Amino acid sequence: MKIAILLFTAFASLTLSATSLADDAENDINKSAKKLYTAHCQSCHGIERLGAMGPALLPENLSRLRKPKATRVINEGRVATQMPSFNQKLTSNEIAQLVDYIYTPTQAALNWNISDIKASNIVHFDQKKLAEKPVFEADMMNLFIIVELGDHSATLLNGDTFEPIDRFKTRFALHGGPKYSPDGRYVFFASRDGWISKYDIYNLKTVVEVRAAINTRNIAISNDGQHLIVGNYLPNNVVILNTRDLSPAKVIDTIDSNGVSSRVSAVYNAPPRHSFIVALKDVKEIWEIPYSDQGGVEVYKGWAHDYRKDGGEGKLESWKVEDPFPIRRIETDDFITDFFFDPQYINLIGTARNNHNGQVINLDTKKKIAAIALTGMPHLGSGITWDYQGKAIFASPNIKEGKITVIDMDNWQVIKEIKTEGPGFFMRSHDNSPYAWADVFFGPNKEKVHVIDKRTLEIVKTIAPSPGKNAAHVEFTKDGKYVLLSVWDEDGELIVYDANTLAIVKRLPMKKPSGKYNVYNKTHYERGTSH
Ligand code: DHE
Repeated sequence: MKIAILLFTAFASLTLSATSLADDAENDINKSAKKLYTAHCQSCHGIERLGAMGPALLPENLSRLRKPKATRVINEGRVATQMPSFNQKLTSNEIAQLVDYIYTPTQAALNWNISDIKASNIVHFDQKKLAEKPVFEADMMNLFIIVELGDHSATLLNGDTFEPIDRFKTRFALHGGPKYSPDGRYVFFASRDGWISKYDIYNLKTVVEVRAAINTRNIAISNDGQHLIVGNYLPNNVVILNTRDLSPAKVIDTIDSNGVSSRVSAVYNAPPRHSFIVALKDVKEIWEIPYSDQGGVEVYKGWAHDYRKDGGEGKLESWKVEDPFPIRRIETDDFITDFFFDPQYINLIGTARNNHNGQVINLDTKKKIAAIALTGMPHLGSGITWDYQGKAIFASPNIKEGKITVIDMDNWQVIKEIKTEGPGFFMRSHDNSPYAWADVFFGPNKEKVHVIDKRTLEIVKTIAPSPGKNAAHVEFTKDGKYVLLSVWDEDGELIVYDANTLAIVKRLPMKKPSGKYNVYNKTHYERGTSH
């Protein structure tokens, strides 16, 4: 008996020491992976992998990225993002360690609930004590905000004189278009790590900020300017803020009708519907969140009644709601990550990034009404519309192929593919301009920008204002007479062109200027600009 106990004890201690040796080895591997992460990844992906400029690298966020793909991304970089390739810097063993590390649950708390949001609120200036009139003179509708990624700043520019009015610090790594209040007084920014900032243009001051999430995609503002919706990767939710003080009005977890949780790819305002539209990344559902009774959904005594008409009469649907901002669910055949809406906001054109199927979904009837064969990975969010030979057409750049896809919006057929000198990211025009501008964002010709004649769908000029440097993202002045283009480089520039003669009018040095946003074009949902 004694011998048996001794043997068992010896066996147990052997097993234990083998286990603790294995634990030690695993800990060492983890430690070394963490070191690699801190040295090479943390500056973009954040402390504790919680995300900053790059997405959060946590198992919760990587459900649709398999390990071999993650290995490939670290090796080769990722197209259409700032993710560089690491195969010259790291050995394959180090890359394998990093891949294992990012699929390991973090010890950090991943919750960011309504109390965290409230606690993060910073009031920089008391709005009541600030002037009610602009402290400078300019056409308030022809101002631009230019985001400068190089040193995380933004410039407020006079769109008549092209003189800067203010330059101020922003949060780290802004992404997506800032959104203006309908009167153009305030502009709201979102950073990738969830900070929302409200800047008072009249007083040239950032007045209030809040951290709405750990990892944010983008924001949209309601027609009346009272609510801002924030779409998030982490947590999986949307946060609706009161724009007055950025206090949370509602936090909605993004869970589909089967109980599956999803990241939010993007949020949009649909002005004629008086609704927010929410694109869900991991489930086959789109949400419409009406924020007012004026758009066709009436919220009354705990019920939402959908009165939108599909050529027919009467109610389409009623569903029970708990409080304001009810969710109207639209089920889809496939995942949809990238969106474009027709000008009436009745149909949406959507694609999944890795798929070649474009879907057209009628938001009123919740039905798919057409499929469009879309190769080349269109960047639908940058698409624009104009009239061509008496009908409305839609044009989108492609992230993987050098072409602009042009679609007839009556029958959803691709009517032309305009060959470009490389894959592009952004496209712009203005109703007063005969031209649409499209950049070549990727590849050896990234210094080039094409000018397309909207009447012939032909490229009429290709410019390269700063050889070797990426030229990208344009925006027009309020009247469409001038075009502002970024030279997207640390030693970059903002170049102003005459929109008709295409001659350069002015060059302003800037630090990696990215997007630029004209108050009038944005607040009036001008067809040639992003919304
Ligand atoms: Fe963007 C807008 C998604 C990478 C610069 N980008 C948007 C929007 C979406 C989107 C959904 C529309 C939101 C809005 O404006 O409200 N972007 C994505 C991606 O999924 C992608 C490919 C991967 C990712 O990292 O998230 C991506 N985007 C980039 C970049 O790498 C860019 C070039 C540099 C950066 O800032 O990270 C970039 N995206 C922009 C800009 C806009 C934008 C400048 C606003 C364009 C506009 O004119 O409104």
